[in-house]
Amino acid sequence: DALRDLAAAMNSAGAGSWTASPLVAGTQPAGEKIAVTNPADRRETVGHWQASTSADVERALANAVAAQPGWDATPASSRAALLEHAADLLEARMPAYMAMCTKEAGKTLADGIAEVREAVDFLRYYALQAREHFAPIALPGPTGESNQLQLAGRGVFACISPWNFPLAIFLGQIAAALAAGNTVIAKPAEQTNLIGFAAVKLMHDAGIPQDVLQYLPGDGATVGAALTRDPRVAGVCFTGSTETARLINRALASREAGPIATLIAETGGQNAMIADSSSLPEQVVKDALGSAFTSAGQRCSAARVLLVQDDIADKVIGMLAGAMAELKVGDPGLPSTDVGPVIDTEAKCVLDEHAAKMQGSAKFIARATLGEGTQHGTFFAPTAWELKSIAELDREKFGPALHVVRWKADELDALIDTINATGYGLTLGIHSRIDATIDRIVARAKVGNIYVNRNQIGAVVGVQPFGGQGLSGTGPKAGGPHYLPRFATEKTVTVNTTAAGGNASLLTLG
Ligand code: UN1
Repeated sequence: DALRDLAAAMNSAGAGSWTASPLVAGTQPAGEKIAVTNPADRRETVGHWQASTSADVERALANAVAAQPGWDATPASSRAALLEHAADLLEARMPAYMAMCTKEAGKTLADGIAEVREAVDFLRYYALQAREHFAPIALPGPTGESNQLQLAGRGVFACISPWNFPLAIFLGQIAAALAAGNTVIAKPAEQTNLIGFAAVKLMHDAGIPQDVLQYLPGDGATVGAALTRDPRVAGVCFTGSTETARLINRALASREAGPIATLIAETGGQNAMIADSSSLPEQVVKDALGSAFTSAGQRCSAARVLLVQDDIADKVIGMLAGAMAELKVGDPGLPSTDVGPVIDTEAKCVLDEHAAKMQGSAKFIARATLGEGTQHGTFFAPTAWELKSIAELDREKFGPALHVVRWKADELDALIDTINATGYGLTLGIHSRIDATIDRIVARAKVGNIYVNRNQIGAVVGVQPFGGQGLSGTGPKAGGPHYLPRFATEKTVTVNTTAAGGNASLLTLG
């Protein structure tokens, strides 16, 4: 019933009239209006956005530089209070933001709720962290001196975020950068400009000044490239593909002026779930299904490969096929839907091509049935195939595609080495009831987040800090205690406190 009430509130939230344009203090939008269509039905226009011009980028940078010292001088507790106010506003406006998540990003109702909740959690968590970390730390030292460690903002941060968590990751990056005393220029993924605009508006409504947080919609080649090559940008926070992270890294490294910029990147995965013969097949199937197909598999944490020990493999594969036949694929706005559309035509094409390739080289296991009314949307029916090895997958397939590989008892270490050899290291699921096996896998696997006897998605802010290693990202983990300090610089302040002044300690210590 609560879901139905939310759905009703969402439906009155105004799709069709949503707009987005650059939010740059002191400018008026000038670009042409581009229509945004609903991934579940491409005939429906849900809103329009206007791209940033190079004048917008230039003005945003100048504003951000000018505003940064004042924002940095604002006490961390006051910055935190604004983020907490934004969290309250977002909670109060939940149906409207959920409606946008469904209409612009194709999210199911359950995903929409999780999305808004996670965004609220990020705002509150980084506010809390700012209060803790940004209080000066007094350090012990020789008599006659006081020593203090202070944190300050780095300068201007560019936050470049993905469409798969258009509110949570978008606001999470922004909240961290702002909490640490940076001014922010936010560039959302082009697929979710409307949500990004509404999120920045919300932050302004909460009292974040317009020149402290600005919004520049546009493509990576113009807006993203202009920001990353500009020496006025002190740091970039990016979530998206490994390829784009490399491009950004190269742009930052080839600058000939300005500071050595910081890059905080969270990228892709080739995530595995390992199930040994002691695991419970029903639980393995339930968790594999949830990890591979929730959010139409469009999470970097999603399970891509299920590695099952041979003695239980037939049983698990049979149950998996049965469970996939029950999946409801269709309109993400209906409470009964399990899997919605993929984000756009390009994403669907990549998955269709993958399916065609698998048709020739892998053993087909099952494909879910597309529901009614899906013909005008960008849907890809969840599909599973059996492969001989994880090494047959060249790169991450970002969608509801699951691959199953069998393994034998004496192959466990080699299996983990093959997972490590993909170079990605984000999430890993383990299903086993043998502690020694779990410990062995945990010790050998080079991954960021390990989940035992449960699904492997949905890291909770502050509880399961999230992020990987290798091709999966630079660290530190989002929603963890080490994240915020990476957005800051450290100052050590040493003061001579003896009455004699400057040279007293020099005389006594020689
Ligand atoms: C992503 O999909 O880009 O744990 C990362 C989870 C999410 C993953 C976010 N926090 O499923």
